[in-house]
Amino acid sequence: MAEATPQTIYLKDYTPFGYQVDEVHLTFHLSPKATRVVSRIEFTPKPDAVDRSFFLHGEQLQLIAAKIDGQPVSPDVTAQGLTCDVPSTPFVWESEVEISPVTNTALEGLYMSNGMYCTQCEAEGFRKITFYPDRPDVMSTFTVRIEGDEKVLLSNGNPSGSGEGWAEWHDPWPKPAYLFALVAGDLINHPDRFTTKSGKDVELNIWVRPGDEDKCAFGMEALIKSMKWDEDVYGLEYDLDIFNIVAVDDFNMGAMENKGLNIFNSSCVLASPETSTDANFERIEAIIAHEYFHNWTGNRITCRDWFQLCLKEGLTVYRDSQFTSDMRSASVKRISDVIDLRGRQFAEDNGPLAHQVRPESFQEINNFYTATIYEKGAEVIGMLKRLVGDEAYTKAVALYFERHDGQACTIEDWLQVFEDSTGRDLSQFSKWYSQAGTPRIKVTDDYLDGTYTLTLEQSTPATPGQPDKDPRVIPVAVGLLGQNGDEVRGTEVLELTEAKQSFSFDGLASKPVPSILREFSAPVIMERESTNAERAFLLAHDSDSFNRWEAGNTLAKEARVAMVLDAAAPDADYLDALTKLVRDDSLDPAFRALVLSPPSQSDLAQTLFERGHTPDPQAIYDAAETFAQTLAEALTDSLPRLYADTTVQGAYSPDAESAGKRDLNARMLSLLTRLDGGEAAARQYDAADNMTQQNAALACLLKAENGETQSQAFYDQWQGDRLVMDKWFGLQVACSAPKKAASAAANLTEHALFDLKNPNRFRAVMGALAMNQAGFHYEGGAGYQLLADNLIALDALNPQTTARMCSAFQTWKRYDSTRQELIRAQLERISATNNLSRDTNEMVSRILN
Ligand code: 0A1
Ligand code: ZN
Repeated sequence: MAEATPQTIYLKDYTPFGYQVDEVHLTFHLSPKATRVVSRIEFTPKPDAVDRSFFLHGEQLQLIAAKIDGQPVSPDVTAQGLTCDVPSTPFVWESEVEISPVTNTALEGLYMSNGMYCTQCEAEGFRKITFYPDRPDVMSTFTVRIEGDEKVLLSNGNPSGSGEGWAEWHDPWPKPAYLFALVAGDLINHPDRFTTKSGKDVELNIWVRPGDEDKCAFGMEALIKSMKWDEDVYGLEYDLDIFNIVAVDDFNMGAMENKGLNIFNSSCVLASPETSTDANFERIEAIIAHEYFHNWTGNRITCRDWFQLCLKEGLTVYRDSQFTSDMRSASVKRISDVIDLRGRQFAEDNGPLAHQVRPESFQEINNFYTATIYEKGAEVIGMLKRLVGDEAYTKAVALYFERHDGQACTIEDWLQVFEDSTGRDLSQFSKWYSQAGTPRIKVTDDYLDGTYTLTLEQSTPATPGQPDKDPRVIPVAVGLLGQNGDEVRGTEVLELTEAKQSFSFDGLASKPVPSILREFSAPVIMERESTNAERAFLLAHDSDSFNRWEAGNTLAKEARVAMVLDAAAPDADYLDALTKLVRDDSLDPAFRALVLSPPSQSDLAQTLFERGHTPDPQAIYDAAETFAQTLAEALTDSLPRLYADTTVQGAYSPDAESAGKRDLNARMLSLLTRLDGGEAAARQYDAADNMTQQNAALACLLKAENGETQSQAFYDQWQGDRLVMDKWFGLQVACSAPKKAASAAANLTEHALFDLKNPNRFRAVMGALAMNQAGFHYEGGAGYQLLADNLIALDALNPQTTARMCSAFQTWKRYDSTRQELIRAQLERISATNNLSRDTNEMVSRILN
C-alpha cells in the first residue's frame, strides 16, 4: 500500500507559475551527512498571472532559515514543499537547508556514488536539493558556489572563479532546474578541445575516477564527432566555453544532459577494447551524441511541462539515430531500431501500460521515460519528415530554433512550425501524439489489365482509457518488383488517411510483387496474406534492405510458429535460403548477422497471442533450439570454414565494419558450438584479446553448459572491474536453460558482489532474468517470485529503478491462466507492501488493471 492516496496530475490543468525567476544563486557547503544549501533567488510577480500562489517544491529538506528581502519569514512547510506570503513587487527569497547525500539511495537530487558527490535532477530531483519552483517552464540563469575538500568541483556553465576548497560556476543560459548539476570528487580528466564553426574554442573533459582514465578516448572521439555533426547537419553550434562529461557508477538511467555538465552512467561512457563489446562501443557513441544533441533539443528549447517530454526526447532520439546512420550503416541501424521498437515499444503499446506519445495524466513522471515517449516519439518525427520531405523538414526545424530558442514549448509549437513553413494541415497527424496503441494495416491487392491496386485498411485496438480510435495519416512507402526481381516502380510514399483506401499503379506488364512499408516507414503492424515463396523472393531481390531483412524475419517467424503450433519440422525452403545467405560473401556481414538473428521469443509470444493462441514459453524456446540445431547441422560442412573466414584478424578496432564481421562470427561460433560442444569457443576464449570475442565465447560455453572453467577464469580476471562484472552476472542468467534461470539468478543475489544499491548490478541479474523468457516464465513461477522479492527489497531504497523493472510483468495477460494467477499473486504482493513508493504503486496498479 502506498503511503497516501496518490495524486493524478492532468495536462488540462496546466497553469503557468505566477512569478518570473530572474536569477538563482546557490552555495553548497558539502558534507556527506549534512550538506548545507544556501539559495538566493530573485522573483518578479508576473503582471498577467492567473495564479499568484507562492508555492516552492521541496522534499526531504530540513529548513534551517528563510528570508524575504533580508527579513526572516516562517513559511508553511509540508512534505511536498512550502507556501509563504510574499510581496506583490520583485523580491529576493533566501533559504538555507540541510540534506544528507550519503543516505540518498534513490539516486535523485544530490547523492554520493563511490565517494563522489553527484546530482540527478530530471525530472523532479531539484526539489530534493532546495526549495524551488521545480517545473520545466521556470527558466533562470544560475550562479553556483561549491565549497568542499574534493579536488574537482563542477557545475553547469562556465567556471567563474576558484580557490583552495571552493569553485564558482556561472551558466548564462536560462534553464529549468531539472538541468542543474553538481559534481565533486577526486576525479581525473581526459581533456581535448573543439573549435566551433564560428571559431569559438571549447574545452572538453571527460571526468572519471582514478583507474578509468584509459577508458575515455573513445567517448571523447564520439563527443567531437557529435559536435561536428550537429553543426554540419543541423547548423547548431555549442554555446559555452567548456563541456564536461562525468562518469558515475550508480545511476538510474543511461545519462543526463545537464547544461554543460553531462552526467553518465559509467557503463555508457567508459570504453576499452579489453573491457567493452562492440555493442557497448556503438551504444556509447549513440548516448554521447544523444546527450550532446539535447543541448539544443531539450536545453535551449525545453518542455513547457512533463507531458511534453517527447518534444525533447523523441526529437533527440531521432537526431541520434540520424547520427548513427551517418557514422555507421544506415540500413543496419534501421533494422536494429525496428527490432528494438518491436521488442520494447510494441510490447508496451499492446499491453496495460500503453500510453500516448504525449500522455494526458500521470502520477509519477519518472514512470513515463518509456519506449513510447522515446522510440515511438522518434518514429513520429521520422514520419513527419517523410510526409513533408527532407527540405521542408530542414526549413521547419530551422524555424523551430529561430522562433523558440530560450523557451519552454509544447507539441503544438513543434507542429505549428511545420504547418507555417509547409502550409500543410497537421491536425490529423497530431493524432500520433494523442492516440495510444499500434495501428494495424490490413493489406489486400488486385491486378487487372495492367493496373495493380493496393487496398490498405487501418485500425487501432483499444488501449487503457481509449476505447475508440480515429484513422491517422500513415506514410506507407511502397515499391514494386517484377517477376524477375527487377524493380518496376521505385519507392513511393502512399499517404493513408482514411480507414480504408485504395492506391493504383498503371502500366504494369504483369502482376508485380509489392514491397510494402519500406524502411519501416511507420510504426504499425502490417497484416497481409503472403506465401513463403513470395517472402523468399523479396529476401533475394528487394532493393530496400530493410524489407529484405523483414522478409527473412517473417519467414523465420512463420517457421517457428508452425513448429510451435503444428509440431512441424523447420521449414526446408527457409533453411535453404538461410544457408545460401550465410555463405553469400557479397552481402554485408552485419546484414547477414541480422538475418541470422532469430526473432525474439517475446515477439513470437506476442504474435501467437494476436493470432488467438496462448503462447507457451517453453514450446517457443524448444522451437528456437530445434531450429538452431537443424541449421547448424545443415551447415556442418561449411561451419568451420565460415567461422574461420569471418574471424577478424589484427588489432581490435570498434569500427562498424569490423563489428559487423565479429557479429556474424559470433553467430557462426554459436552454431558451431552446437556441433563441437564448445571446442572452438574454448579456443576463442583463450585467444581473445578483446571483450567482444571473450564475451561471445563465454556465452556459447555457458549455453552449452560447458563453461565452468572459463567462467571462473573470467571472474578471476575481472572481479575488480564493476562494468565487466555486470556482464559476468548477466551472462550466468541469460545463458541458463529455462529450468535453471531462476535459481541461477537467486544464487547470484547471494553473491558477495551483488549490490542492490547499484542499478547496473541489479539490472544485470534481474533484467537478464526477465529477458530469459522461458526461464522467467518457467512453470511453477519461481522466476516471478524472485523478481517480486527483489523489487520489494529495492523499492525501499530506489523507487525509480524498481518501478521500471516492474514492466517485466506487463505482458502477463498473454499467458495461460495458471501463469496469470502466479503473476497476479506477485503483483498483489508487491502492491500490498507497506510504504510502497508512488513510482512502484502506479506501475503495479496500471499493470494489474
Ligand atoms: N533525459 C535523459 C534521461 C534521463 C531521464 C530521467 C532521469 O531520471 C528520472 C535520468 C536521465 C536522456 O534522455 O538521456
Ligand atoms: Zn534524452
